Parts: sequence; structure tokens; C-alpha cells
Amino acid sequence: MSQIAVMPEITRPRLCPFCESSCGLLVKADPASGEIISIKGDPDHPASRGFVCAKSQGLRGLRDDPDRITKPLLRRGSDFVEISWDEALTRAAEGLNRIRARDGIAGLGIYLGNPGAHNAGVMLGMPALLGAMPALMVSAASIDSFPRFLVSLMMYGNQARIPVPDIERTDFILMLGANPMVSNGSMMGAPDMPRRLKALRERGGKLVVVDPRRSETAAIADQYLALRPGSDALLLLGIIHTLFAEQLVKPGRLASISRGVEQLQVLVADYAPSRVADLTGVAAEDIRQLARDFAAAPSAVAYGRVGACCQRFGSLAIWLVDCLNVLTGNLDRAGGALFPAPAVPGYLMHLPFENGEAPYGKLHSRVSGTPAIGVSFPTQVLWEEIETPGPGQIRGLLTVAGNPALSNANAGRVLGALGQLEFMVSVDYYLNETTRHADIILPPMEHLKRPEMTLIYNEWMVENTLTHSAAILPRSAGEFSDWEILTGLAARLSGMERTDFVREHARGFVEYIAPLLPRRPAGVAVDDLLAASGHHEEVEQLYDLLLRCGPCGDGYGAVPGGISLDMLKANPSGVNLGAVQEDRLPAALDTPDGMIDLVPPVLVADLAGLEEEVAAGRFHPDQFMLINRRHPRSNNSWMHNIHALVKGPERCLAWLNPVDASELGVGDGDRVRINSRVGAIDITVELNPAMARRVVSVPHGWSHGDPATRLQLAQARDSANVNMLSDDADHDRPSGNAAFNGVPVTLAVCRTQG
Ligand SMILES: Nc1nc2c(c(=O)[nH]1)N[C@H]1C(S)=C(S)[C@@H](COP(=O)(O)OP(=O)(O)OC[C@H]3O[C@@H](n4cnc5c(=O)[nH]c(N)nc54)[C@H](O)[C@@H]3O)O[C@H]1N2
Ligand SMILES: Nc1nc2c(c(=O)[nH]1)N[C@H]1C(S)=C(S)[C@@H](COP(=O)(O)OP(=O)(O)OC[C@H]3O[C@@H](n4cnc5c(=O)[nH]c(N)nc54)[C@H](O)[C@@H]3O)O[C@H]1N2
Ligand code: SF4
Ligand SMILES: [Mo]
Repeated sequence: MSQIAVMPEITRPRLCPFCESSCGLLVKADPASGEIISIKGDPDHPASRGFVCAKSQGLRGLRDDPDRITKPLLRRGSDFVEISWDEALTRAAEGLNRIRARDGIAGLGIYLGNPGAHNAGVMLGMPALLGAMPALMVSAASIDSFPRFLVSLMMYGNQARIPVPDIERTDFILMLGANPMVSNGSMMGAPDMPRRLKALRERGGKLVVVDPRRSETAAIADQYLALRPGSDALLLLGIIHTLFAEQLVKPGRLASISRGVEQLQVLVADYAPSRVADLTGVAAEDIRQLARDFAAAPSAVAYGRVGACCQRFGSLAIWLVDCLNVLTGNLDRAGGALFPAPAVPGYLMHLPFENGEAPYGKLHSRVSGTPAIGVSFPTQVLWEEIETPGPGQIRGLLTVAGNPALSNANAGRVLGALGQLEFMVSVDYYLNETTRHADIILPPMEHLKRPEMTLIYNEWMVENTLTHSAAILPRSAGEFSDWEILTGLAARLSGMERTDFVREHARGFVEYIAPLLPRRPAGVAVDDLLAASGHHEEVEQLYDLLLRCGPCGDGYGAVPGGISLDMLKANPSGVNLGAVQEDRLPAALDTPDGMIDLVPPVLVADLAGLEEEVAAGRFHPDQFMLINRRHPRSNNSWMHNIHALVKGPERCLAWLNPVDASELGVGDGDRVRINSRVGAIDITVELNPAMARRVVSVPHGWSHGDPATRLQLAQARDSANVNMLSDDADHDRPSGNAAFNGVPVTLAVCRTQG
């Protein structure tokens, strides 16, 4: 399908697929040999402007990795053999259909992992697959951002309404549980965080970081507050209490579009800084002063991410972050938290209120009665549904771009469940800790052989940019993209030809998301709209339709200057649609009464849970707590087999404050056993004065020793799976999101290395 002329060395712009920053890269390659010669930042990309981080080199590493799977694999006993695509897709569809025929759709589950969200082919292919194979679907969103989605749904009436910090203009950022100097920012899509944070400080702005570890971001902050893990909600309650106590509540124009300020004042009454200080580890006067500084700044924004979100009180924390922004008048205004107006509609999250009721808890899971957000359940539901016999037990699973064996809480249980399945199919590059349980593995071709384009992450980009990247390397026969694999599987499941299936799917899909397509020409059939994009590749045709009918689209000529895929292709470094705008409220509110709800009952209810945990001693200063950590040359679980990224000293180390270490009698290089309610790991200690007392930090995504995997480099690393410790039962109650931070643990000396 690709029409690249073969010539020596070409340099092409390319969207980086590895994190939300979505940087523009310049890839120099030799299409004849397939060699990637260099990967640099693209100075012409409108948002990243030449910035690039080390992980971008993963594109080359992935291409060159001899362990990457290039042909479909079929399980034969404990081994795998290569089979043809035709046989693989046929067997995969037969296996899944067999379970559906016997047990109904309740017998099937789908796990969608994080890189899927960075891959337009997966994002456009999954609705097609779900159409052909309705199943209980869980995704990495519930081990990452469910609290954010739930809070947006309840406060603004729409999960996709994500307020992002206006980092370019703000005077003050209060950052809880985020480390953008390493992660490059999440739900604050903004490439080149170092430059942006430096610019903030150069214009006299202030950065305050709240974290149990003096992180790389805390190291460049104006103020750092060390916090007891999991106590963000208590700190925020103390700050909001102070705002009321000191008459600093000034919502400005938000007052007339918000509901519940008085109730909120009553709710925070019990959380005077003098009370929460002992629980959070932050001095009462620091809490009061923080409230005053925040309220006094010309503009300010509170922002909470993975550390604040993926914990037992993640929904409370994210709710209170937003309340703080509203009460100080900083939501929807320049320098505060703004609502992006994405050019490609967030169709996956399009779930309106019905009869005044939020799409939350309309479905409950069979085993634990866990409520779904929309139709999405948290991941732990999948494992209990596989484990628990009876009608509706899940016996067949499809995983797409996910590695739950390492990424999900209570990994011991996940492994047990994976081993119990009757039939499993995985779409993945690697034979890893998860896919080794599959019966069939379907490997997509490498990134640079397919086109890529901005899709869901434009929901929360600080700058509104769109990029389309053409394929750079030519594909060979027998290589398929994720889009082709997912639609190919869906077609087989439906007993149809793939192209017919794709057409039929597109018709239904476009009707389903019709409210999100304001510039769709009236009375023109979907087939005719797609035909107008006939000069593009198949997956691009659907994307073009979304662009052109979407809120910034050209409406097929009706809106001169509007966007289309042709326009993006003419600007291969990317198109800038301008800064995110203020004053989008109240128009952008989708709550039934058109107001911001400051006191959604499902969130307020968990304050009782917080009090229970306070009473149970969860925040006792002697209790050891586990927290997460990311590394600049690692991406969750799956870049540990790439030499350029994994080389160097061992990284899977438990960081401990030196005082705690000496009390425990351990030093650098010693081994400790960390125990939690659900499991134990042995791991090497590294002393680090950046750690708050009684906190231990361990990175996730490690433990590659399983001999059944095909990850030679990764296997050689000494590492442990931190998610053997995280407790799936101790999740965030309102959303069901996993709690990786603030896990109560005990530590004991294991053995000393010589
Ligand atoms: N290099 C690299 N970049 C990545 C990734 C990666 O694996 N590696 N992963 C990508 C993904 S999928 C995501 S979602 C983003 C995440 O990006 P971020 O949200 O920035 O997450 P982290 O980098 O994990 O930083 C979380 C911080 O929270 C702190 N923390 C832990 N517990 C608590 C707590 O209870 N309260 C508070 N206030 N802080 C706490 C941790 O010490 C850490 O500094 O990063 C993305 N970018
Ligand atoms: N303890 C702890 N656990 C955590 C976190 C934490 O901070 N602490 N962070 C959590 C977060 S934020 C996230 S997002 C999750 C991630 O959790 P998951 O999404 O479950 O896992 P990943 O490690 O991202 O694994 C991605 C898989 O996709 C494959 N892959 C990569 N690119 C592609 C592609 O283009 N197509 C296909 N088909 N496959 C591809 C890789 O080979 C790998 O198998 O982990 C979570 N787990
Ligand atoms: S920050 Fe790094 S990994 Fe993320 S998009 Fe940019 S270059 Fe890629
Ligand atoms: Mo994530």
C-alpha cells in the first residue's frame, strides 16, 4: 500500500508515539535497508520546537530489537511457533467465537493498554473490534486517570472535559504528585517541560511541588513540601479550609455558574490546618501560607497527576484540586486551568447524561458489583471475573498493547488469572510477561511503516496542535498495522470481508458519534464522505472524516480555512490551531443544569472513607508507605529490552531516606524484603536523602526474569515487580482506579551483599 520511492537516506518529520507530549521528531532513515540513521527533535514542530527526550530513541531500538516479534505466533505446549497471518486470524476468531457461542458475550474480556492510546490505528480500530466482539473492556485508564475522568464527569458533566494548566501564562503552579521533568507531563500535554517551567520562573512565576520525594521537578521548584503518601486530599481540605476561614474565596464570574459553595464550606470545616498537619506531615503554617499565596497570585493553577490520582483517595484529591481552582476564580481563565477545544472529537468518551443522570454506575460488575464509568470497568474487575466461576465467568481474553502482568495492582493475582484463561489473543510486539500466556500473538509492524496522527491526546494539550506523519520505511509483504490487525480480526469474527466490514463499521460509528461532528455536511452518506478521502490510506480516510466534520474541520469546503487531512499532509511538521482559550464556560458545561457541581455526592461520600482511614491510623508517621517512580529512559514496562535505553547501572532499586535505612540497619546495595497485604518482593536498597521519612520509592514495569518470555536484555536485569505489593482491594473507591501510591508496607533486612 505504501508508495514511498526507494532512495538513499531521507529525513522526514514524525510524531513521537511514546508519551502525551507528542513531540515532533525528524527521522533520518535509509528506506532501502530499513536502517534508521538518526532521530532528532523537529525544530518546525509547532509545540515541541526541536525538543526531544531520550525515549524517542526507542523508535530505532524497537526497530532493531532482535526479540521483537515479526510473525504471528501460535502456542504449542510451553513453546510458540510461527504461523501465517491467515491461520493466525482464523484461529484467533474461532477461539473467541467458540467462547461467545457457548457463554455469550459475558465470557469475553478485552484489556487495552497505554500505547494503544498513542496509536491512531488502535484508537480507530478498537470501536470496530468492540462492534464485532462486545466484551467487558478494561483499559490502562483505570490504572492511571479514572479519578480525573470521574471528577470531570461529575463536576462538568463530561469525562472528556479535562482542565489543563495554562503553563505558558500562569503566575503560580501548585503541583501535586507529578514529575514532569521526567515524565514530560501528563494531562498537561506540553512538550519541553524544562523550558516551560524555566520560563515560568523567569517571568516571576512560582512553582510549588508537593511530593513525598524531592523529585527532579521539586529540585527546580521555588518551594517543596514533603507530604505523607496518600494524604493529598487532607492537605487540599486544609488549604480550602483556610480559604474560607480567611475570606479568600473569590470565584469571580464562576460564582454564578457553580453550585455548592456553601456545602463545600461545611464539608471542609473539620479540616483546619492544625488538624491535617500531623496527618500530612506539612506544617500548619505552611498550609495556611500556601492557601494565601495561591489566592494572592494574579493567576494560579493547582494540578494533580499520577501521584495524587493513583492512590486510595485519588478522586478526592482531583476533585479538591479542581475546587481550589474554582474557588480562587482560576478555572477557565488565562493563567489558570483551561479546557482545550480539541479538533478531533473525543468520541471514545462521548457519554451524555440521560434524564439528569450521569453515565456512572449504570452497569455493575458481576462479582463485586463495581460500578462502571460509562461502559468502562476498572482493571481489577477483569481479574476477579476470570477467577470466579459461575455464569458470566470470563474465559477468553484479548489484550492489545498492554502488559497487565507488570502494570496492574496485585500482580500475583493477575498472573494467576492469566494462567487460568481458556483462550487468549494478544496484539503486541513482544513475547513478554503478559503475552506469554496467549494462545496467539499478533504482532503489528513497526511504527515507521505506518502513518500516525494526533488523536485522543489533543483532548488535553496545552497548545492545540495537530500532526500527521506519513510512513517513513516501506513495508514488506506480510506486515500489518494495528488498524489492519484489529479490523482484520473483527471482520473474521463477523464472517465478513475486511473492506466490507470497515465500510459497514464506519457507517454505524459516524452515526453513533454524530453529535460530535458539527461540520458534517447534511444529507451526504458516510460512504460518499469517505470516498472524498479516497486518495488517502484506509485508516486515514476515517480520520479525515473526523477532522473535516469536527469542530475545526473544513466541512468539505463549507468552512474555508478549516482543517482536513490534505492540509495536515501539506504541513508535515504539524499545524498550530492556537493557544487553548479561556471563557469556554458555561457553554462547555454538560451537567443537566449547566452549572459546575462543586459537591458531587459520589465524591463527597468518600470523605467518610477518608475519616475511617484516618481513624485506622493509615497516616501514622511510623507507617512505611510505598510510592512510584519513573525514569527518563524507561516507559512503563516495555522499553527494557532496548539497549540504548536500558544500559547503565541497575535502576530497579528501593530508595530510602538514610535515617530510615540506618534505623533498619541497611546501607547502599543491601537487600530488603518489602511486604504488603498482598505480596512481597526482595530488592536492592539505595539511600537517597530526597526521600521523605518512612517512604520507600520503587519504579514500576520491572521484573523480566520469566524464562517463558523472549526479552534477552531485560531478562538479564536484576529487578522486581513492585505491583506484587500494590493492593487491588485498596483502590480509589469512587472510580475504582488502582492505588500505586501510599501502599502500607513493612521492610525487613533480607540479606547483605558482599
Ligand atoms: N520517562 C518516562 N516518562 C513517562 C512515563 C514513563 O514510564 N517514563 N510514563 C508515561 C505515563 S503512562 C504517564 S501516566 C505519565 C505520568 O506522569 P506524572 O503524572 O508526572 O507521574 P510520575 O512521573 O510518576 O510522578 C509522580 C510523582 O508523584 C509522587 N508521589 C507518589 N505518591 C504521592 C502522593 O501520595 N502524593 C503526592 N503528592 N505525590 C506522590 C512521586 O514521588 C512522583 O514524583 O508519565 C508518562 N511519561
Ligand atoms: N506501580 C505502578 N504501576 C503502574 C504505574 C505506576 O506509576 N506505578 N503507572 C500506571 C500507568 S500511568 C500506566 S499508563 C500503566 C501502563 O500499563 P499497560 O498499558 O498495561 O502496560 P505498558 O507497560 O504500557 O505495556 C505496553 C504493552 O504494549 C506493547 N506495545 C507498545 N507499543 C505498541 C503498539 O504500537 N501496538 C501494540 N499492539 N502494542 C504495543 C508493549 O510491547 C507492551 O507489551 O501502568 C500503570 N502501572
Ligand atoms: S517527551 Fe520524549 S517520549 Fe514524549 S513525545 Fe517527546 S520525545 Fe517522545
Ligand atoms: Mo499512564
